[in-house]
Amino acid sequence: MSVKEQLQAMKEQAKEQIKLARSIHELNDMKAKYLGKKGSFASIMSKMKDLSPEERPTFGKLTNEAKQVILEYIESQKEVIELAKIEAKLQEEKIDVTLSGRHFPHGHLHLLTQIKRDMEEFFIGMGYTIKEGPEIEIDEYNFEKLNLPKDHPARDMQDSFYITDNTLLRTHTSPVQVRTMLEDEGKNPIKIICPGKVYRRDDDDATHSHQFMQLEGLVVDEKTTMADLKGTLHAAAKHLFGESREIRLRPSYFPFTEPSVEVDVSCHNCGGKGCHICKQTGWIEILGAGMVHNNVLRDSGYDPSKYQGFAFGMGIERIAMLKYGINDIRAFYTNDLRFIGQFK
Ligand code: 2U9
Repeated sequence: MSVKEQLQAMKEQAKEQIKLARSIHELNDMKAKYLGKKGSFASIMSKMKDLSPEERPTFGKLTNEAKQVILEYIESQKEVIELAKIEAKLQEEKIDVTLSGRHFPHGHLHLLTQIKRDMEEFFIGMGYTIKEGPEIEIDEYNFEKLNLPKDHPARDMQDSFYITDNTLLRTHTSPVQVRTMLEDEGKNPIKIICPGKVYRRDDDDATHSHQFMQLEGLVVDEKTTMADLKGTLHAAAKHLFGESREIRLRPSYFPFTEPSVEVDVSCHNCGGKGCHICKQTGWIEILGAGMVHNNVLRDSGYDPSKYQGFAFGMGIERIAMLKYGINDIRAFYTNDLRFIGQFK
C-alpha cells in the first residue's frame, strides 16, 4: 500500500471510530491512538526517512492535511458530545409544569384551644378580662383562701400532686382569681375569666385525666346577684350549644361558693325530648357555679358586707366531648392526627 493509500485508509478508519466516541475521555483515547507519540500517524511519519528528497514535500503536504482532517473530526465529535451532554442535562432537569403540585397540609389549632379561644372571645365581648397564673401553686392560694380548711377531703395528699409540703400543681384555676383579688386589695370590682391547665391525681380513663383544662370566671362588685350569674351562664350556654338552649340550676355544694349550683343545659342533640346523649333526661350538666362564699371574699380582702360576687367553673374537655360526641378524654392528648384533624 502506498503512503497515500495508507493515509487515506487511516483517515477513513479515524472518521468511523471517532464518530463512535461517546465521551471526552473516549475521544482523548482516539486522539492518542491516531495522533499520539505511538499512534498510527506517528508510525506513518516514521516512513519519511525512507523517502527520496523529491517525494518528501508531497508526503509532508499529505500528512499535514491528514493530521488536520483527523483534528477536525475530533473537534466536531467533541461538539457532538458536548451538545449531547447539554441535551441529557436538559432532559434530566425538565420540569413538567402540567403535573399537579405537591400537597403540603396546613396545621390548625387543637380543638381544646379552639374552644378556649372561642370562650375567651365570648367573655371579652361581655366585658371580662383574661387572667392567667402559675401552674405550680402554694397551698394557701389553691386551698386555704378558697375556704378549703386543712382537714377538707379535697386537700388529701392522695388527690393532688404535691411538690413540697407547701407547693402543688394547681387543682383548679381558682388561685388565679384569689391572686387577682389580693392584687386589687379589695378596692376594685373584678370581672375575669381564668383559662388554663389543672392537675388532679386521678387514674386516667375514658372520662378522667390527671391533667385537663378549666375555664373559670369571677365577678365581684357591689351589686352582683344570682340573677347576673344566671343571665351570664344562659348566654354562655347559648353561645356554646346553640341559640335555642335553656339552662336550669340545681342546688349543689362547693366550699368556695354559697349558695352553689350545678348548671344543666337543654340537650343540643334532641332539644330536650330525651336521647342517648342526655341519657333520656333532656338535660346535660355543663358546669358548676355559685355566689362567692363570704369567707372567700373576706380572706382575699373584699368586705362581704359591701361586695358580692359570683363564680363559675367548667372543664373544657367536657364541653368539647359533649359538643362533638367524643367519648374518650384521652383522645385530646394522644395527638393522633386522624382525631385531631377532624376539627379544622
Ligand atoms: C374564687 C371563688 C369562687 C369557681 C367555681 C365551680 C363552681 C365548679 C368545676 C367544674 C368542672 C371544676 O372543671 S371542673 O371539675 N367547677 O363547679 N368552680 S364555682 O369558684 C370560685 C373560684 C375562685 C375566688
